[in-house]
Amino acid sequence: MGATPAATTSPLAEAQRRLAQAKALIFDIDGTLAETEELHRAAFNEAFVQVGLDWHWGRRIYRDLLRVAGGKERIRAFDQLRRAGPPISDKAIAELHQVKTERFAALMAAASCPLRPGVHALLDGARARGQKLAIATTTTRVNIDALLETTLGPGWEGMFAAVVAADDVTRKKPAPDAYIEALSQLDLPAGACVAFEDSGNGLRAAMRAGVPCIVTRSIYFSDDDFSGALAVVDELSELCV
Ligand code: XBP
Ligand code: MG
Repeated sequence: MGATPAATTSPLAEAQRRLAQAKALIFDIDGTLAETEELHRAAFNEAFVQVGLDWHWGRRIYRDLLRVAGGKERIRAFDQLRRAGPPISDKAIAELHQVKTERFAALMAAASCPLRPGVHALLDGARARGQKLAIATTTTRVNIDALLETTLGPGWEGMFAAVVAADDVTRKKPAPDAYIEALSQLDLPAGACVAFEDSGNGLRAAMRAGVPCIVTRSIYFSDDDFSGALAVVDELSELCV
């Protein structure tokens, strides 16, 4: 009689098991909860026009620029690529980024970006199981408001035990800082949580903090390296437990 083959668990089943048992779920915003990056790109382009810069970011260049987390850092990276004229100052970057942030809020109010499939069910399921919810993002804090106020309602902040945004930490993703700060606010060890990300940078940030991470593929990062993810899904609806 041959040996009985060892039972194997698929990455999706293992991710569902970890998800059901977690004490807290930690979410990235851009690309994970909603496909916001086209609105960010439009906001950057409107800001360039508003301040009189002849810059325009098409989809191809934006795909490359997205490897740099954070809007201010992305503006600097683009400026360095151009190598024409003197470098843009920190003050000019901050002013330009402020205009971009205002344009993003206006576009979000006008276009109302929906949450991705499965997100509402995931949040509702987590609350029903008594799991805490948290946000760890490298986007500007008011951008979180712009998205979640329209999709979850004005009381959205009460749903989350921790909200960590770009300016709350020194280093942006792929550094683990946003996750370390979220864990500290949650008062939970990394292994008791599950993170949700859409990019290689986000996955690395979660992993460097020791948080197991499920990846949902998004428009701009679908070809990233997701080695080490608990599971990679096209939509979070695939996970509903
Ligand atoms: C999000 C970002 C952000 C947004 C723009 O990364 O990198 O920079 O693209 O927002 P993640 P700001 O989803 O990994 O958190 O312009 O406010 O930075
Ligand atoms: Mg993201």
